[in-house]
Amino acid sequence: MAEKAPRGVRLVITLVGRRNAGKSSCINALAGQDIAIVSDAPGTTTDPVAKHYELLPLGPVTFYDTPGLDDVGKLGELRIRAARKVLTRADMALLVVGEHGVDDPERAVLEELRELGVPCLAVLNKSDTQPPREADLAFFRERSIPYHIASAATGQGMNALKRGIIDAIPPELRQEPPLVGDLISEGQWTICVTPIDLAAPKGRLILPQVQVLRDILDADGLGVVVKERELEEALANLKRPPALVVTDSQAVLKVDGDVPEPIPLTTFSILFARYKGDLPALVHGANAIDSLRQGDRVLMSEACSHHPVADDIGRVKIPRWITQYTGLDLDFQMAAGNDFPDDLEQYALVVHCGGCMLNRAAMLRRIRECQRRGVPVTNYGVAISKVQGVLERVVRPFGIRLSEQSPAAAALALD
Ligand SMILES: Nc1nc2c(ncn2[C@@H]2O[C@H](COP(=O)(O)OP(=O)(O)OP(=O)(O)O)[C@@H](O)[C@H]2O)c(=O)[nH]1
Ligand SMILES: [Mg+2]
Repeated sequence: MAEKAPRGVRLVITLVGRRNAGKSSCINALAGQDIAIVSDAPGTTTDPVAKHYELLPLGPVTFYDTPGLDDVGKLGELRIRAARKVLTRADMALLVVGEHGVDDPERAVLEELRELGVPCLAVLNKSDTQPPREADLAFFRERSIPYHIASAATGQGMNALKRGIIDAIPPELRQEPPLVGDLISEGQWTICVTPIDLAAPKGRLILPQVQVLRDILDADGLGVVVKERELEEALANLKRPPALVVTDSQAVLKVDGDVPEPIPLTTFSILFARYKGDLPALVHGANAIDSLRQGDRVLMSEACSHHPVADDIGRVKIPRWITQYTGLDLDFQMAAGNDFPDDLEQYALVVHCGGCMLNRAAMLRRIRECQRRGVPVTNYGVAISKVQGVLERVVRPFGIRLSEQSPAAAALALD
């Protein structure tokens, strides 16, 4: 049997194909039980449906069953549009081909998947009643699309399909990037700046700070923890300059001033943006703040629904800072919870939380969903450094260079 999928990755697999191709049947055959409704009436599945399932040996997956791509009439069109939308959330797509073989609907959806960058496997279903056409096999071979000859009815080919799914897991979901260890060498100092203000939990450090300290120790580095007030003294007392200074985002402006330019500086949020997500994409999204226009809608998106506090970072502080930075009247909207709003396209920018409640795969999926729908996306920490005018410096340790940095950002003190 194939290897297990990486832990903590809940793959989102979307099944597409014409009506009656056997999409729902394939889900049942993969799952080994009836979790999706099957019938010989075309158009049985009318809305994209998410089915959560522990798919051995893969681990947890979410299947999206979708209505047929060749659905007809006004309602059919709406259904197809809904099916296409869920493709932007997919880690992978299975194109189920039934008795009709490959034709225009299959070509169109493959083109769309290619544009979205969603990896795809083809399932030539119903092989128990009709052998696959040679022309269809050639079609997939020419395009280097892996295909599986299968039958949802007899189960033939389903184990091979599962292995194919594991092989097609995007590499970014397989590997965990480093947190901080790759930025320092054995015996080097790292200074961590952690303000102890009212927002700091009583009696302890927060998990991201603890994880960074642990990673420094794992890299055989030396970690020093200070509040922002003691930073200058720490710098003056170290015999060698530190390899890195990591600060809480909220103190980044002061720390930027206190840490001499040649010393690499970053923030906990930026470290986690890389660890949890896609730092270059989030930096690119932060630069879209410079292109915002009067009245634009900005989505502040939080993965959890914590109880908002008075000076809430997502509801109050970041909107205020972005407003001060741009000088524009912007329409900030808040969304908390599992999914993005369906009408994501109405936003000029998405500013996502750090995603401490999400795993890397889920965070990447949200970033990809925004990218696929043409909406720039950044996160709280990256956006804060952007509007404080320090983004260029705090992403430099990762080899990311900003082509243009708005002069308005420099020296703008934000409260
Ligand atoms: N012989 C045979 N019949 C199959 C196979 N897979 C599905 N079917 C039959 O094809 C019909 C349609 O199957 P569904 O799984 O409902 O197809 P679907 O793609 O989900 O269809 P819609 O929801 O209408 O878009 C049903 O009658 C199934 O029993 C197969 O591998 N072999
Ligand atoms: Mg169906």
